[in-house]
Amino acid sequence: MKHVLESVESQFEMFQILNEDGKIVNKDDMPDLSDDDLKEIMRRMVYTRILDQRSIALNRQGRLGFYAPTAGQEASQLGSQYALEQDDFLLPAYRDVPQLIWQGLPLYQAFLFSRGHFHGNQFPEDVKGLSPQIIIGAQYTQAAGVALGMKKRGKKSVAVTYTGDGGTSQGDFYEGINFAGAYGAPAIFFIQNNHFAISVPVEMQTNAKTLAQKAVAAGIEGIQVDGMDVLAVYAVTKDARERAINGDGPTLIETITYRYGPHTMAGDDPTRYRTDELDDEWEKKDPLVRFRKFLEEKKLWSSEDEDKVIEEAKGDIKKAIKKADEYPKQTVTDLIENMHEELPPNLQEQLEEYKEKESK
Ligand SMILES: Cc1ncc(C[n+]2csc(CCOP(=O)(O)OP(=O)(O)O)c2C)c(N)n1
Ligand SMILES: [Mg+2]
Repeated sequence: MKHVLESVESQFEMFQILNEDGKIVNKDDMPDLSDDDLKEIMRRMVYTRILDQRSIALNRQGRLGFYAPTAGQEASQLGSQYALEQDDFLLPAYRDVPQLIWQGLPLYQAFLFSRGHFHGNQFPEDVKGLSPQIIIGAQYTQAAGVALGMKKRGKKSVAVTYTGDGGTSQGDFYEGINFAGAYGAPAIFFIQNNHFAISVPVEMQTNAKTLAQKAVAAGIEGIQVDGMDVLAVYAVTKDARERAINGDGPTLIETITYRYGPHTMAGDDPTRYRTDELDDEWEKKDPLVRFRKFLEEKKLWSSEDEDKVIEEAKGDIKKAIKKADEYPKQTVTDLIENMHEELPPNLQEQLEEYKEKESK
């Protein structure tokens, strides 16, 4: 029995293309990306790091509401998103706002989402997806359903969902991957393993050596990838997407990553459960540092390029927060009207009451 488990576990080795020094260690699997693509990926990672820093500051000033920091996870989030097409359907978790933004969600709407404003959930027509899920794992079952719907309609697109290491302890996680496997649904399931579920280390969550191996029980493909290596994440996502649209079913992808900041901005203090040594160890693996080295070597990136993106991001953020500030405040009437297509009599009554109040 033990022998079976060991032989399964030993097959889940971490896939990597770019090592910590920015050197290619796996030439054969290097994805086919143009120089412009490579620069664009770097631009997005730098932009997103700035967005994270500014969002934290805005939250501290009381100008944003709910916010889950993203620094450290850029390669995992953006390498995967870069492999998607506009028609793919995103089912993100609360930390996955960057993927929505790069799929086309305007920044001011992301800020409104953070403030709990309903307009933050009204995605533009060409951004296919659901709002970030707060309930751990719930998006996995939804993704299986969305993917099955795509298959039945003969669409050449995929449903893409994200959860964390902690999310893989939930029943919904297993139900989602099992259902998608049973129906050969075109879904890509991401586990962003940042090693902690708030303060609980992954070793306390499971006896499994890897989270990717959970795919085996569902009879689907599973792979563990270096989540600090944007090229590796892009390559495995591209491959999973191709197999999904060719009818070869879903894939479970575990990205090995780290979040530098607190769990959310609602009072979590990571120094209570993480050591400085561990933080330092992961900062050495930083996705931006290694990709920058790789690009600089190829003469594709300079400090001027970097400064330009930083200025661009800061300018965009300033404009977007202003736009969010100017957007009409959410009213009780908005809330009631957004809840139902047809109102039950008691809410109809309340609606009239609030319309009257709010008109004064
Ligand atoms: C069903 C459910 N149980 C508990 C919570 C409270 N909760 C919020 S985040 C979180 C930890 C999730 O950790 P992980 O899946 O690793 O994601 P990460 O925050 O690290 O990205 C928990 C337990 C919740 N939101 N939903
Ligand atoms: Mg986690």
